[in-house]
Amino acid sequence: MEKSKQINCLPSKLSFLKRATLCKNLAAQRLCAYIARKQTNLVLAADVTDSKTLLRLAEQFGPLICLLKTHVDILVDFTADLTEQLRAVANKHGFLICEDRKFADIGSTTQHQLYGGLYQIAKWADFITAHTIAGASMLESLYHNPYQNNASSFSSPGIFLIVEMSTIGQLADSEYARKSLIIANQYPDLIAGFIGQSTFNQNPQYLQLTPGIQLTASKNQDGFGQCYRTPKQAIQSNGTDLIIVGRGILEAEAPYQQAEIYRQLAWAAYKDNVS
Ligand code: S5P
Repeated sequence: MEKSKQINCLPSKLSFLKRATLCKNLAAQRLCAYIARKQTNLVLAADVTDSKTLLRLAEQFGPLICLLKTHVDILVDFTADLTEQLRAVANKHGFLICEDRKFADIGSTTQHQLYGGLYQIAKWADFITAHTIAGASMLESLYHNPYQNNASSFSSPGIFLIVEMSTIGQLADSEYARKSLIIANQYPDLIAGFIGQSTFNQNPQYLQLTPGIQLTASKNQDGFGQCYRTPKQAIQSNGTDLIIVGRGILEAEAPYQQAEIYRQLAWAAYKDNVS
């Protein structure tokens, strides 16, 4: 019997150190170790449009976060040099990097989006995000680097599968979540976990991340359908492991202090869960 099946409680009731021993994805193991060491389950969504600001945020918030979530395709001045600098800051402060590319195409196209093109995401990201809409075949393609025989021999980052979204009217339902879990179990070493809003995962080898987090719950506050819940709601009511926060920090009057508040709230909620 698999180790993870012997655990008879919700994943969020187990410590991150315990989870590190259960994760089959290597990047997820490292993430759990960073979380436990730095006492932070806070992820910063660095949705900014120029490299200098991205590097500044990584440097400034690095000590408070376990993971930096990027959207490099919104940068107006992306270069390969940026990713090297970002990696250096990540190593210095002990956080990992997730490129939130939300892959969703057929396998053949996705391979090139991950391993090739301008961004060469697989070269520098520890994790990526992907929708399960295209089915298992798309994940299968990510195992294979089509440029393997050239200079690049790097393999796929860990994948967070997007199982449901934080927007009003999002289409994924519980059946979609259930089927996504089945797909994940076909690639246990590749899948680091899930991105979603509710309690749908019972398997502690997968981490759950939740975006749509602010200090006050709200619906459609940005006029584009984004819904927010509080760190405590996400971690204690919905059993998530990590919170993803963007504008709640970046648009605050004192962003660093605000990030520390999110870190403390999320960590306290986790500690309550495992106590
Ligand atoms: O369902 C989702 C999935 C993601 S990854 N809803 C989201 O908001 N996200 C991402 O989380 C989104 O792309 C953005 O980077 C971040 C939320 O940003 P905020 O400013 O609303 O906190």
